[in-house]
Parts: sequence; C-alpha cells; structure tokens
Amino acid sequence: MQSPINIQRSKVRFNSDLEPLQLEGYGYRRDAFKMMNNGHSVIIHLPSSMKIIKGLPGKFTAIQLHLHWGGTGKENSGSEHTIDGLRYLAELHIVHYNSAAYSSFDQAKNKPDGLAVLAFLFVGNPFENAYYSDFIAKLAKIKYAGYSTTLDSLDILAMLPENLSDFYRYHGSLTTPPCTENVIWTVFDTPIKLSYTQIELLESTLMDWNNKTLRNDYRQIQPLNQRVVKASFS
Ligand code: BO1
Ligand code: ZN
Repeated sequence: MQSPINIQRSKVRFNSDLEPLQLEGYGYRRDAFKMMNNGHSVIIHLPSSMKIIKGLPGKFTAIQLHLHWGGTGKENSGSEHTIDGLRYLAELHIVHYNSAAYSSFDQAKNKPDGLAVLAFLFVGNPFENAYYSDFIAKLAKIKYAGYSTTLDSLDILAMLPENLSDFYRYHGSLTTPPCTENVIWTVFDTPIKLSYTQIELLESTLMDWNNKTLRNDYRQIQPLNQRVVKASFS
C-alpha cells in the first residue's frame, strides 16, 4: 500500500459515491504563514482553521503543504504520481490529519485512519500564474536548508485548479520515511498551470543540507498490488 503510484486511466473504477470535497478556510487570508526550506522541500505551515469538512470519512484538518519537483529543466520530471505513465513537472501536497478522531497530527500519524493528502499536478504554460508569484519570490529568502521566512497572505483556493470535482482516490502511504500506510490520497485530474519561468525558479533556487541544488525530490512509483483506484468522474 505504498505511494506514489501510476494512475492508469483505463483501469480506474468510477464511483458515484465520491463527492466533491468541501474545503473550509482555504480562501484568502492575511496572516504570517511560516515558509521553510527543510532540506527536502519547501513547506508552508497551515492554520488549523483549514479543514476538509465533507467528502472524506471524518473531518480532516490541514497541517502543511509542500511541493515535489524535478530539475532537468524539461518536461516529464518532478511529480510523484504519474497518470498513464506521464510524469508532470511538479506536485503539490496538502497534508491533513483526521481531527474527528485525533487531537493532533502527532496523535494521528501512526493510526490506520490518521491521514489524508490532497495532491495536485503541475504543467508548464507561457503565462505567469499570479497566485504563485509571492510564493516563488520568497524562495530566494530560504535558499539554504533550515532557513525560513513568512508569507503575509495566502489564498490556497486560488492556487488550486478550478475543477476540483474530478479526482482519483486510493489508499496509500507517506512518500517519505516513515512511509506509513495510513494516507487517503486524493489526486486531482486537472493540473495547475505555472509559467516555465516559475517552474525554473522552483527547480533551481533551493539547496539541500549538502548545499547542492534541491531537486528531483520525488519517490519512485510503487506497485499497486491489489488496490483499485477510484475516480469521481467517468
Ligand atoms: S507526503 O505528503 O506523503 N509527501 C508526506 C511525507 C512525509 C510527511 C508528511 C507528508 N512527514 C511528516 C513528518 C512529521 C511532520 C509532518 C507534518 O510531516 O513525519 O514529523 O510533523 O509536517
Ligand atoms: Zn509530499
């Protein structure tokens, strides 16, 4: 039950029970959001007021978001999940814990029903995505592993694709150690568009703990085994 996986469209099972997620508090907020280079990714700590209140079993509270990306400067590198064998330029993960059952991420992280991650794939585009401008600009402030800065505002909803109704659902794991197999994954079908310039900045700005450019921070595709991926759309 490991992640990420390749999603083969011809093998997913349409399930009309998969309702659109109801996201509460993901819209525009003015606040100090901590943004950090942890040596593996860029991570933004999220306020506990961001919750998935419908569409998953229980209620899930956001804790952080982070990205995975490539670095070869070309297409087909960077995302963790692939669709029909196609690797996207990058992938956004919004990490949540089951706050209906557990009082904190730490309480939930080892429980079988503990975690849920929303995953979004990125494609390149000639035009700048203005909703990522502040975020991309701040990367220069956290060039070195362990550095952090703050974002003065965040509009997660605006950073997501417009179509949030079409998604894939399966049970898997964290994609980095401890790779716990307790994650309900929701992988959205509609990608987010970033300009090639923005992608390039994401791929080239941060350094890891060895002061090497932080890139290709994605895990290899894991076997699906007995699992069947569900789709909210056909
Ligand atoms: S991912 O979304 O599957 N790539 C993923 C992988 C690892 C974590 C989170 C998401 N790790 C955990 C750490 C905890 C930390 C938590 C929240 O992230 O194991 O120590 O508190 O940031
Ligand atoms: Zn991740």
